[in-house]
Amino acid sequence: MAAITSATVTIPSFTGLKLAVSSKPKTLSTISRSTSATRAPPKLALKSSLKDFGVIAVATAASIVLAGNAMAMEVLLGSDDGSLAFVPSEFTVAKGEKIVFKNNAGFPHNVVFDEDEIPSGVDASKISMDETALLNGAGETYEVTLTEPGSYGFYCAPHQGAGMVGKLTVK
Ligand code: CU1
Repeated sequence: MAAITSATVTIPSFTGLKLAVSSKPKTLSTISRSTSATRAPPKLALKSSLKDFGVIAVATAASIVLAGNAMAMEVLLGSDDGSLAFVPSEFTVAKGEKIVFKNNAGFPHNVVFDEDEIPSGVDASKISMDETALLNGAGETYEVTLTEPGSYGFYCAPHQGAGMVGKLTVK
Protein backbone atom coordinates (compact mmCIF):
# COMPACT_ATOMS: atom_id res chain seq x y z
CA MET A 1 0.00 0.00 0.00
CA ALA A 2 3.02 2.23 0.30
CA ALA A 3 3.02 2.50 -3.49
CA ILE A 4 -0.35 4.23 -3.69
CA THR A 5 -0.19 7.42 -5.70
CA SER A 6 -2.38 10.45 -5.48
CA ALA A 7 -4.07 9.38 -8.71
CA THR A 8 -5.14 5.98 -7.44
CA VAL A 9 -6.60 7.62 -4.39
CA THR A 10 -8.39 10.39 -6.24
CA ILE A 11 -10.07 8.41 -9.00
CA PRO A 12 -12.50 6.48 -6.80
CA SER A 13 -13.66 9.69 -5.16
CA PHE A 14 -14.20 11.27 -8.56
CA THR A 15 -16.24 8.31 -9.71
CA GLY A 16 -18.34 8.67 -6.60
CA LEU A 17 -18.92 12.30 -7.34
CA LYS A 18 -19.93 11.53 -10.89
CA LEU A 19 -22.51 9.02 -9.79
CA ALA A 20 -23.91 11.48 -7.30
CA VAL A 21 -24.04 14.21 -9.91
CA SER A 22 -25.82 12.15 -12.53
CA SER A 23 -28.61 11.16 -10.18
CA LYS A 24 -29.77 14.70 -9.52
CA PRO A 25 -29.36 18.26 -10.78
CA LYS A 26 -25.90 19.62 -10.29
CA THR A 27 -25.38 22.04 -7.50
CA LEU A 28 -22.81 24.76 -7.59
CA SER A 29 -20.88 23.19 -4.77
CA THR A 30 -20.78 19.85 -6.55
CA ILE A 31 -19.44 21.46 -9.67
CA SER A 32 -16.69 23.36 -7.93
CA ARG A 33 -15.66 20.35 -5.90
CA SER A 34 -15.40 18.00 -8.80
CA THR A 35 -13.82 20.62 -11.01
CA SER A 36 -11.00 21.03 -8.56
CA ALA A 37 -10.70 17.26 -8.40
CA THR A 38 -10.25 17.05 -12.15
CA ARG A 39 -7.55 19.68 -12.03
CA ALA A 40 -5.30 17.44 -10.01
CA PRO A 41 -2.62 15.43 -11.79
CA PRO A 42 -2.73 15.42 -15.63
CA LYS A 43 -3.06 11.63 -15.60
CA LEU A 44 -6.35 11.96 -13.74
CA ALA A 45 -8.09 13.70 -16.61
CA LEU A 46 -7.62 10.73 -18.87
CA LYS A 47 -8.82 8.40 -16.16
CA SER A 48 -11.81 10.56 -15.41
CA SER A 49 -12.95 10.28 -18.99
CA LEU A 50 -13.06 6.51 -18.67
CA LYS A 51 -16.58 6.51 -17.39
CA ASP A 52 -19.48 4.18 -17.71
CA PHE A 53 -21.36 5.64 -20.65
CA GLY A 54 -22.91 2.27 -21.38
CA VAL A 55 -22.48 0.38 -24.60
CA ILE A 56 -22.71 3.30 -27.00
CA ALA A 57 -20.00 5.55 -25.63
CA VAL A 58 -16.53 4.88 -24.36
CA ALA A 59 -13.44 7.01 -23.99
CA THR A 60 -10.05 5.59 -24.77
CA ALA A 61 -6.65 6.73 -25.91
CA ALA A 62 -6.50 7.85 -29.52
CA SER A 63 -4.01 5.19 -30.49
CA ILE A 64 -6.38 2.46 -29.41
CA VAL A 65 -9.43 4.12 -30.93
CA LEU A 66 -7.95 4.60 -34.35
CA ALA A 67 -6.27 1.23 -34.62
CA GLY A 68 -8.61 -1.06 -36.46
CA ASN A 69 -11.29 1.57 -36.89
CA ALA A 70 -11.20 2.71 -40.45
CA MET A 71 -14.61 4.33 -40.02
CA ALA A 72 -14.04 7.04 -37.47
CA MET A 73 -14.67 10.75 -37.59
CA GLU A 74 -11.99 12.75 -35.84
CA VAL A 75 -12.88 16.14 -34.41
CA LEU A 76 -10.16 18.35 -32.98
CA LEU A 77 -10.78 20.17 -29.73
CA GLY A 78 -9.20 23.56 -30.32
CA SER A 79 -7.89 24.62 -33.71
CA ASP A 80 -4.23 24.59 -34.64
CA ASP A 81 -4.07 28.36 -34.24
CA GLY A 82 -5.38 28.03 -30.69
CA SER A 83 -8.97 29.11 -31.31
CA LEU A 84 -11.55 27.68 -28.94
CA ALA A 85 -13.50 25.65 -31.46
CA PHE A 86 -14.39 22.18 -32.61
CA VAL A 87 -12.68 21.41 -35.93
CA PRO A 88 -14.82 20.76 -37.86
CA SER A 89 -17.71 22.31 -35.96
CA GLU A 90 -20.33 20.91 -38.34
CA PHE A 91 -20.20 17.46 -39.86
CA THR A 92 -22.20 14.41 -40.78
CA VAL A 93 -21.57 10.83 -39.77
CA ALA A 94 -23.22 7.56 -40.62
CA LYS A 95 -25.15 6.01 -37.79
CA GLY A 96 -22.86 3.76 -35.83
CA GLU A 97 -19.78 5.62 -37.04
CA LYS A 98 -17.33 6.33 -34.28
CA ILE A 99 -16.70 9.98 -33.47
CA VAL A 100 -13.38 10.71 -31.80
CA PHE A 101 -13.00 14.12 -30.15
CA LYS A 102 -9.30 14.77 -29.70
CA ASN A 103 -7.61 17.39 -27.55
CA ASN A 104 -5.58 19.60 -29.88
CA ALA A 105 -5.07 23.08 -28.42
CA GLY A 106 -6.45 25.45 -25.84
CA PHE A 107 -7.48 22.67 -23.50
CA PRO A 108 -8.92 21.68 -21.10
CA HIS A 109 -11.99 20.83 -23.12
CA ASN A 110 -14.92 18.49 -22.87
CA VAL A 111 -17.85 17.38 -24.99
CA VAL A 112 -21.41 17.83 -23.79
CA PHE A 113 -24.48 17.23 -25.92
CA ASP A 114 -27.31 19.71 -25.47
CA GLU A 115 -30.34 17.83 -24.22
CA ASP A 116 -32.58 20.27 -26.12
CA GLU A 117 -30.76 19.76 -29.42
CA ILE A 118 -30.66 16.00 -29.85
CA PRO A 119 -33.26 13.60 -31.24
CA SER A 120 -36.07 12.80 -28.85
CA GLY A 121 -35.50 9.59 -26.99
CA VAL A 122 -31.74 10.06 -26.84
CA ASP A 123 -30.37 10.52 -23.33
CA ALA A 124 -27.87 13.40 -23.41
CA SER A 125 -26.13 12.17 -20.28
CA LYS A 126 -25.36 8.84 -21.91
CA ILE A 127 -23.54 10.37 -24.86
CA SER A 128 -21.89 13.32 -23.10
CA MET A 129 -18.92 13.70 -20.90
CA ASP A 130 -19.87 14.94 -17.48
CA GLU A 131 -19.91 18.76 -17.56
CA THR A 132 -17.22 18.76 -14.90
CA ALA A 133 -14.96 16.16 -16.51
CA LEU A 134 -12.17 17.60 -18.61
CA LEU A 135 -9.60 16.43 -21.12
CA ASN A 136 -6.46 18.11 -19.85
CA GLY A 137 -3.63 16.72 -21.92
CA ALA A 138 -2.66 16.87 -25.58
CA GLY A 139 -4.05 13.99 -27.58
CA GLU A 140 -6.55 12.83 -25.01
CA THR A 141 -9.79 11.74 -26.57
CA TYR A 142 -13.47 11.30 -25.94
CA GLU A 143 -15.17 8.83 -28.19
CA VAL A 144 -18.85 8.39 -28.85
CA THR A 145 -20.93 6.38 -31.30
CA LEU A 146 -24.41 7.61 -32.13
CA THR A 147 -27.08 5.31 -33.45
CA GLU A 148 -30.16 7.53 -33.61
CA PRO A 149 -30.42 9.54 -36.86
CA GLY A 150 -30.94 13.24 -36.49
CA SER A 151 -29.30 16.49 -35.55
CA TYR A 152 -27.17 16.84 -32.43
CA GLY A 153 -25.94 20.07 -30.86
CA PHE A 154 -22.96 19.91 -28.55
CA TYR A 155 -20.57 22.20 -26.75
CA CYS A 156 -17.48 22.37 -24.61
CA ALA A 157 -18.61 23.31 -21.11
CA PRO A 158 -15.59 25.49 -20.20
CA HIS A 159 -15.69 27.33 -23.53
CA GLN A 160 -19.35 27.41 -24.49
CA GLY A 161 -19.43 31.11 -23.75
CA ALA A 162 -16.46 31.61 -26.07
CA GLY A 163 -18.38 29.96 -28.89
CA MET A 164 -16.95 26.44 -28.68
CA VAL A 165 -20.10 24.76 -29.92
CA GLY A 166 -20.80 22.33 -32.72
CA LYS A 167 -23.49 20.52 -34.59
CA LEU A 168 -23.49 17.10 -36.18
CA THR A 169 -25.91 15.07 -38.18
CA VAL A 170 -26.32 11.30 -37.94
CA LYS A 171 -27.82 9.75 -41.04
CU1 CU1 B 1 -13.10 23.91 -24.79
